[in-house]
Amino acid sequence: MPIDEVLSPRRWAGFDLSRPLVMGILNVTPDSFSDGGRFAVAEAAIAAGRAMREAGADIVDIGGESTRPGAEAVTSEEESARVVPVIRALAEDGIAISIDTRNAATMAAALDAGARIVNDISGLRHDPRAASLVAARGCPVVLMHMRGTPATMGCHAHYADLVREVIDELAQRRDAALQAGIAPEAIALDPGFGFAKQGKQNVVLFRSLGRFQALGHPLLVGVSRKRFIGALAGEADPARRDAGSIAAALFAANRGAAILRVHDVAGTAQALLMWRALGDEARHFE
Ligand code: HH2
Repeated sequence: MPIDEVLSPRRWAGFDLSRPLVMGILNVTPDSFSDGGRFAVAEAAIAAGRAMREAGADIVDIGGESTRPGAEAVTSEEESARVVPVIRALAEDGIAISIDTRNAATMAAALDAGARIVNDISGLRHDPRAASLVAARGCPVVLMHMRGTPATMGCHAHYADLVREVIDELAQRRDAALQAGIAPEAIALDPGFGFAKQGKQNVVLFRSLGRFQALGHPLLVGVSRKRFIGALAGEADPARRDAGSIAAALFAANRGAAILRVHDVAGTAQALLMWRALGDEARHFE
């Protein structure tokens, strides 16, 4: 394989990476939709997933457990019960689904229901059965950097050399995945913004995104509506942070991010179209 292809993979999960992919965030948790019971929540989530595809999402990332600090933990059974009907309906529509989970049993149920990609914020560290499951299924996987758990990560945000340590620890997660038999081309990596990183650390990491390219895997960047955007943009309400999130997404695209995990799919897709059109000398008005 030529060296530039190793450093900058051109395909992942069946997608052409010559432009950044938009991954829409779909949380199937009781608090993310009206409290009209499980069926109503699933129906609303399915409609939201279809709308994301219409709006330009390449992938819909489905999660059944909130990882916000203070959120209550759910069992893998409960998590699967929330996401499986939604995955089944959206996969039948031909939508590419990633399952956002740390639990191997949920990964298995989601893949059985038609999900194509595993997205694990623990980098396959949380559940000892997860890496062998992903290897056996041969599916693409996103390994995110975090220290501790969502409940304890705040205590672990101490670094002597932030960027170096995050890159090294991500490389360790990647190496563990390879050891478990996961193919190198299946792996995408994510610096894990907001996970065991506080305030300015996220900005330092963001400015250093280019250094993560050297790991040789597609990079996923998930900053949409996160607290550091609120701090920089002076917006306390997460639902009103989409403009700042789009600015950050374009910055990440400029730094080589391959996958952008976002809430505002339509806004991000339009911004990316504009960003590409302006950067492409071959395009012109008809
Ligand atoms: N962030 C959240 C969840 N999953 N996965 C990846 N790969 N990267 C991320 O940055 C990431 C992720 C944040 O989760 P939560 O706080 O529950 O909010 P939301 O899912 O609405 O973003």
